[in-house]
Amino acid sequence: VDLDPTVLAARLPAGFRLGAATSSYQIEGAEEADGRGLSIWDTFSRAPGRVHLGQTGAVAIDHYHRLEEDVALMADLGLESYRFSVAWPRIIPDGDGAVEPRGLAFYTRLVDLLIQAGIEPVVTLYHWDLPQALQDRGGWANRETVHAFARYARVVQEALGEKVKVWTTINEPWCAAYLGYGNGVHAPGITDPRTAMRAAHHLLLAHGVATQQMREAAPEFSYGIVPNLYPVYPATQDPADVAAADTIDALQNRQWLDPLLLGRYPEEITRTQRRFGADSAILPGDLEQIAQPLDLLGVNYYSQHHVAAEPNPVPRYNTEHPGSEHVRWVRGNGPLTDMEWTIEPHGLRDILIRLSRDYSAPPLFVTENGAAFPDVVADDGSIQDADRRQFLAAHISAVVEAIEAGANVTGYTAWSLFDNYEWAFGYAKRFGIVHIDYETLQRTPKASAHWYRDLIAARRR
Ligand code: PNW
Repeated sequence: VDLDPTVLAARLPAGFRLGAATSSYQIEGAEEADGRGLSIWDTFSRAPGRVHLGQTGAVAIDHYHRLEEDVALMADLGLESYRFSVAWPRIIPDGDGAVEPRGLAFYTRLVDLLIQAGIEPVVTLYHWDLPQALQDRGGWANRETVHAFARYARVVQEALGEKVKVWTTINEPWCAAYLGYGNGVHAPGITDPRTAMRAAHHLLLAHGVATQQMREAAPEFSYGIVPNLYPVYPATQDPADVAAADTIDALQNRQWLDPLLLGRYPEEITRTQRRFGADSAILPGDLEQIAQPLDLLGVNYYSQHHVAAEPNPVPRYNTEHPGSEHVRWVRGNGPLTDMEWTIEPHGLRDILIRLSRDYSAPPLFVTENGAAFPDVVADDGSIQDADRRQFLAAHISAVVEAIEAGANVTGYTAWSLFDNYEWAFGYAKRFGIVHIDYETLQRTPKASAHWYRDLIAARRR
């Protein structure tokens, strides 16, 4: 793709917003500040053997104490939107009890600074830092967490009031349910397909209940949810390979999209829920509750799946894709990022076009897209991340292609603004357009950030 910012800028429609994204546990640090309660990531990251080098988010990039500096940096880059998440344990430390006003004050200050800088705040209410006190009662596998979440959502909304116009509920329900409770690679580290499928349903229901209540309180704002979606390509057109692709598509994409946009689970998901005894979690009325009208659908896009039929299925229980014994993964065609995810920008175009063709999807917003690459530090100390610049350009270009094919996409927030705590990988994987020196916590915009700033500036001319 053409890396000239003016060329790409000219292809983006007027009104399209460019920004960047982060999440609370990955950047804030200050784990004990201002009455913050424990989250499942505090507990999980401290348990032996869970996270690379035992690293935690205790300090992270200390964003909590560097708010002014960080918003000034965003303004410098010209960001039009900033997507961040609110840490539930800062607002209601034990999950469903007393509200902590100092936690609310932090996000009020953040939002005020953003607005002063002309940056639109995009809030995510849940990016995986569940209060530990709720996990002690079963976490997302417990239906009561749904109501605790809805109350928390209203508390945040009341505090941020008129200032925030774009609200998203749950970040990546697939990760929260299946990495958290399925393969146990994320907090709370549980490996049980029944628990994972119950958690999945409750995450959707929490979205539905919270959205309905928030919209009732403030109908003029936009409400959405943020699934991570992957195109799934069969290795060949052999019916067994196509069936394998259907299974993964159901688990990864349609498990969320069908209830949200069509008001039902795909048949394959219903069968899998029954197989693992999770169907009892789905009560009459739940699907209507989940299918609240959406004002926007956030799309997190990183990679894609290429799959084929597995000739010798062996039952597996500690998996992020329960009921996928008959599937085997094959390598995609693109080069690999530092996460070993293949780079195929056309997958983003494909998924956006599919959303507008197969579903009457609401306006789409690419809420996350980006890549981890090892640092390339030049002699003058600058970070020459040509690979990331190329990645961003190719994917923004894929968004333009989707728009040209008729998809309604209204914005893009790159993942991530900063290098940060990459969950089970600790600080070893760098997704930022801004480099963090983990000794000094100094922030240095990488070449990709300079390019991104030029792209945003080129659209203003
Ligand atoms: C997303 N997977 O996580 C999250 O929203 C971010 O917090 C995270 O930093 C980013 O993507 C990069 O990983 C994912 O295993 C984590 O398929 C894992 C997977 C997908 C997304």
